[in-house]
Amino acid sequence: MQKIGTASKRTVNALIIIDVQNCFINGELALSNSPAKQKGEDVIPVINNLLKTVPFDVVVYTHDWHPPDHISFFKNLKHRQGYVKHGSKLPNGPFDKVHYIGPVVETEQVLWPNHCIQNTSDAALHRDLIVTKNNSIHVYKGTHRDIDSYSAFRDNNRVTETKLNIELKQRNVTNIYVSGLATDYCVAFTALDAKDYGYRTYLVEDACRGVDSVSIKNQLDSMKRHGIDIIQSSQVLKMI
Ligand code: VGL
Ligand code: ZN
Repeated sequence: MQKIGTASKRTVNALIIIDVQNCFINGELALSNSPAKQKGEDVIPVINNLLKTVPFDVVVYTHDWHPPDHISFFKNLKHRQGYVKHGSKLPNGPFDKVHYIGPVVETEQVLWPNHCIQNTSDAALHRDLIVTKNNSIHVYKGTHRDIDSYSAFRDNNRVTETKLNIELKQRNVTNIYVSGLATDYCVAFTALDAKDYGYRTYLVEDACRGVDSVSIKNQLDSMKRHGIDIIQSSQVLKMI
C-alpha cells in the first residue's frame, strides 16, 4: 500500500565554492596582503580533492562580480561624498568602514581595494580550480553599483536575493558544504544564510582562507552558535 504523507527526505548534497577568483589570490585584494597573511591559493588543492573524491549532487561556484563604480571600492569614495552620513567618521584608506546613506541602502560599508571587476582577468576563477560542467550552478553577486553582497544568497542589507536558493530548492538540496574565500566575509555570510534558509550546513574549515585573524575567529564562533558544523575536508568523504 502506498504511504501517504511520509515521503522520505533523501539527503542531497551541495558543495558551495565561494569566490576562488584571481583577485583574492594575486590581485589588489590578495589575502596574502591582508592582516591574517593567509594564502588564497591554498584552498585550491583541498577543494579539487573534494571535487575528485566526493560525489556531490550539486556544485555551486560563486563569483564576486562588481562594476567599476562599485560602492565597496575605496577608490570610489570620492564620487560618493554625498552618500556619507553627516557627522560620521571619514575612512582613511582601504579596509576602513564608512556609513553610507545611498539611493538603495543605508549601510556600514567596508571599503576594499578594487577587486573582481566584471569581465576582467582579475575576476576570473583561478585556472587551477576544477570547474565541473554537469551539476554546477554559477552565481554572480555584488553586480549592482550601489549594493554589496558577501553572501551568495542575498545582499548585505537583504533587499535583493540571488537565484541560489531557488536553484538549490529545484534540485532538492538538503545539505550544504561551504568552502572558499574569504572565511570571515563571503564564506561566513553564505554559511549563515544557508543555515537561515533551512539547509543542514557545514563549513569545511581547511578549504577556506580569510582576511583577518580576529574576525575569522569571531565568525567561526558565530557560525558554531548558529548551529553550523565546522568540519575538515578529510571528514566530508565519510559523511556522503
Ligand atoms: C569578499 C571582500 C570583498 C569575499 C568579497 O569574497 O570574501 N571580501 N568582496
Ligand atoms: Zn567584493
